[in-house]
Amino acid sequence: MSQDKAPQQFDAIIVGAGFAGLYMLHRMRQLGLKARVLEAGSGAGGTWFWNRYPGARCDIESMQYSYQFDDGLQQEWEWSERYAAQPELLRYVAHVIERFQLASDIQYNTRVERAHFDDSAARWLVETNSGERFSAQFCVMATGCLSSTNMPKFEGMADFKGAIYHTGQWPQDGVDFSALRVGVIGTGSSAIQSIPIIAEQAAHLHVFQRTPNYSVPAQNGPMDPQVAREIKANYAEYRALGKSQLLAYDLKMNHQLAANATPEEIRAECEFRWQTGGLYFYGAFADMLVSQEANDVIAQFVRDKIRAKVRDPKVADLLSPTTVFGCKRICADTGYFETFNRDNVTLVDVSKTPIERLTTAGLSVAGKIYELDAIVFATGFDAMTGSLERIDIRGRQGLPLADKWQAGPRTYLGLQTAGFPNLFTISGPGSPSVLTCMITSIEQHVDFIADAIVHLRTHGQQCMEPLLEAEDAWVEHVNEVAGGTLLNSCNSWYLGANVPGKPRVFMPYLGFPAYVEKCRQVAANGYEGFKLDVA
Ligand code: N01
Repeated sequence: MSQDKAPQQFDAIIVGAGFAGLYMLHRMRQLGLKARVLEAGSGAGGTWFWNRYPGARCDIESMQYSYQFDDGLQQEWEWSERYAAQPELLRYVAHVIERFQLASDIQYNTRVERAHFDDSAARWLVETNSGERFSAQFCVMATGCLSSTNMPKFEGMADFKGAIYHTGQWPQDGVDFSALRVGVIGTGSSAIQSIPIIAEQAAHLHVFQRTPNYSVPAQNGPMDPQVAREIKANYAEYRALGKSQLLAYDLKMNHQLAANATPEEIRAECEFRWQTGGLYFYGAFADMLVSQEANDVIAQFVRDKIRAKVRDPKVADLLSPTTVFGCKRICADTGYFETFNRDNVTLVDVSKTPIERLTTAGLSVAGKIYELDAIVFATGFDAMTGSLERIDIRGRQGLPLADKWQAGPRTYLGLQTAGFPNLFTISGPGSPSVLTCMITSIEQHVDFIADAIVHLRTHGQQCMEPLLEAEDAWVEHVNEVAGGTLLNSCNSWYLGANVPGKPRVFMPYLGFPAYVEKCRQVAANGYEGFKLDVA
């Protein structure tokens, strides 16, 4: 690191001004700590700041996908729709910043490039893209799970004369596709939300699909004021109900096993989930993600629905997934499958004949050039580890995090990794994170970190890091839990399978309530599994 100017001194540096960074800053301040948030973007909101593609919308209901740490906040904020669209989420973020007067400690347009632990001083030295340096006892990575984009490296990218976009790095001024020939690569959540809107604008839209995805109608609409009133009247109970469930939000969980249900009962339950919308399907049957037979029946129900929506049977076939339902995150859409009935939309199957290259005029598949004016990469993220590994993070004795995680991420509780004292990851790999309502998981992590810092300070200790054996045991447990389900059975980003060369390791921990209980026990036992000491 360059040494020309003394680093600015802080108790804590927080990397990222998304939901995690903002709440962490708030808690740090409450503890009387001097903290600074460093944010690469020109505004706050994290993943919602960058993902501005047409149709970007949360797939968990607004009344659940929101902060719960302050009752005043959750009572006063009024969501306009059942599922919040990206602009409304950014308005909410701005409101939170204003309400808790966070702005003065957030530094935008500041990309953290390095974070090195100084063994002798037991402090983190953080350096940014502009060469600014910060020294802090604690370094909190609030860098998000889905913030580092996955951009396939096709040959000829530089030759293409049209415009290239990635859904996860969408231009702030938006894009007008009117009268353009557009190609969308990918059929994950981002594509499924943006395709119906792009299709309405474009002269012609080609969708390049490698793997079809299950999608359920979101059933979005204006927020029902009566529903909002009822939830707000008992918000604490509603939040507790959410936290008691596997994914940390209310799924209207049906505890029945599909194995014990009649075909009529299964059909009725699936129909109820289809009509209720979106991710409620995760709560359909208790064995949906553990029994192949149960999953097959539910998957067939969804395939039948797809076939009923898409007029051309060949296109319907191509759009019908054969993988385990829910193995990849279920998508929630508004008019996705119907979009393929439009005359100006063509589905191109690239499962057996991959995209070969980009040319000056477009994109080539199986020797055929598809002429395009714009290509949208809806190709997802280097999820969970990408944003951490793109920063040069080094722990004790200069050990690079990327080296330690070469064969896959290793953490204790997704919160810390051995050899990196006082470095915390909010919703890190090995925590429930992406398998939950993210804001709920974020609040739980932030509170754990804040409590741990209080513990250190009251006991005159300075450093906290996991014991290697606790970390190893946790990594094994995370794998064991995933191994007992069908979640390992497809090429999902949960496994890093979407990024060429990334180690295939199931990264998130399935089971929010069990995880919270484990964290509670760890803290109650004096931060069992962590090493706490003076330096
Ligand atoms: O990314 P994805 P996403 N050639 O990885 C394809 C959250 N999210 O941005 O399946 C051709 O799911 C790839 O194909 P395949 C949500 O958790 C939430 O859509 O790997 N195709 C796949 O179809 C979600 O799960 C919301 O064969 C290539 C697509 O690109 C997560 O973010 C909205 C390719 C990537 O799909 C990620 O979603 C949006 C290649 N070389 C996102 N490389 C809501 O809240 C990749 N693909 C609603």
